[in-house]
Amino acid sequence: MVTEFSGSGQTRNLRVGVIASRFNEFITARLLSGALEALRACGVPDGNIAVAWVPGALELPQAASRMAKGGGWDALVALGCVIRGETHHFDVVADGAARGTDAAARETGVPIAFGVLTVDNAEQAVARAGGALGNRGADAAKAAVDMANLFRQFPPLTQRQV
Ligand code: INI
Repeated sequence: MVTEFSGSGQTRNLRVGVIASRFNEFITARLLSGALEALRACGVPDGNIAVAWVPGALELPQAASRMAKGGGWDALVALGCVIRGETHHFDVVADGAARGTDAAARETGVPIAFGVLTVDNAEQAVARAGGALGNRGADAAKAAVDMANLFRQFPPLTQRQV
């Protein structure tokens, strides 16, 4: 018989940290609202949620890593918005945020959902931050809950394995 593990949307007693970047706050505030709404809908009480603000998307990985290493979080959600400008800077910030967040999750073992928009213009961002195309902050929050629920079903790691 095959053993199947699956995280589900509903949860109890999860502690979730949300890291939001202030750069393009007119968008990240909407991502944050979506994420908080989704966490509440999953059954995470407000008392189990903390929000940490960082300057920009490039700071998300370090803040996530610090929070994960500090302990106390079943999952983290990183929220940001990178809008393409005229220079190569977009790629640097977008790549750094994505690769850094992935590295932080792998190094710490704490699920870190990536809710960072990488878009060409503000219209695309608005559409994905509670507009016509949904809310990527909410999607990331649900992914974080799913991953935390999934990991809860696995045997705990020993200190050496963390
Ligand atoms: N940070 C963002 O979150 N989005 C952007 O679009 C952006 N752009 O375009 O420059 C951005 N830059 C700031 C960066 O994340 C760091 O905060 C900064 O480089 C200081 O380390």
